[in-house]
Amino acid sequence: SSRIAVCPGSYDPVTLGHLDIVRRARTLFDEVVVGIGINATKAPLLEAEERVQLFTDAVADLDGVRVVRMPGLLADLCDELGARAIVKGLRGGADYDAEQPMALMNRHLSGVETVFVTGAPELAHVSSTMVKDVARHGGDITDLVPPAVSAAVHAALAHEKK
Ligand code: COD
Repeated sequence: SSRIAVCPGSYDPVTLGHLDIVRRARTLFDEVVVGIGINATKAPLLEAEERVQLFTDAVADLDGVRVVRMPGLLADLCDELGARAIVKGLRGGADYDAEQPMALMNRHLSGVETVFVTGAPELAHVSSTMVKDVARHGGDITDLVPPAVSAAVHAALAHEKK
């Protein structure tokens, strides 16, 4: 049977750092499902449907990768899909400190294991939060995100200011 991993996130918006983790996950699993969910601690800039669309376009050239909305618990999505693992990317120790309780909670809820992957060091400074902050202050984000994302972020920021 095919081995499925879920790469969850809020992906507000998808960055080259996220795509690097999805590609690495795909080398380890037959199928990677990107689950675009709700992080209760963050207010998103982009609508969920737009985040799904941008990620779907960004992985159009990758076999065995699909993108879904995750309206509820990550553990429930893993159960529904029969996923063997959650794959998350680590930029450094702070990411691990944030991820460890989530990994334990997801294992408590559904028994699913979390696999941590080390991201590309040249992308260790890239986060959705920083990308939005750079864009908000007029900086160039085109080297940090897939092609369509830059325009989408600038459009959403212009809308936000009104
Ligand atoms: N290099 C390596 N890894 C990276 C990089 C980079 N440059 N950038 C991001 N990442 C990793 C992050 O460490 C993270 O693992 C992943 O990419 C996604 O990042 P974000 O910021 O888009 O996503 P988060 O952290 O906001 O996602 C949180 C979830 C939505 C996964 C979480 O809140 C969740 O599971 N929500 C569903 C409800 C639920 O189940 N709650 C209980 C959870 S225990």
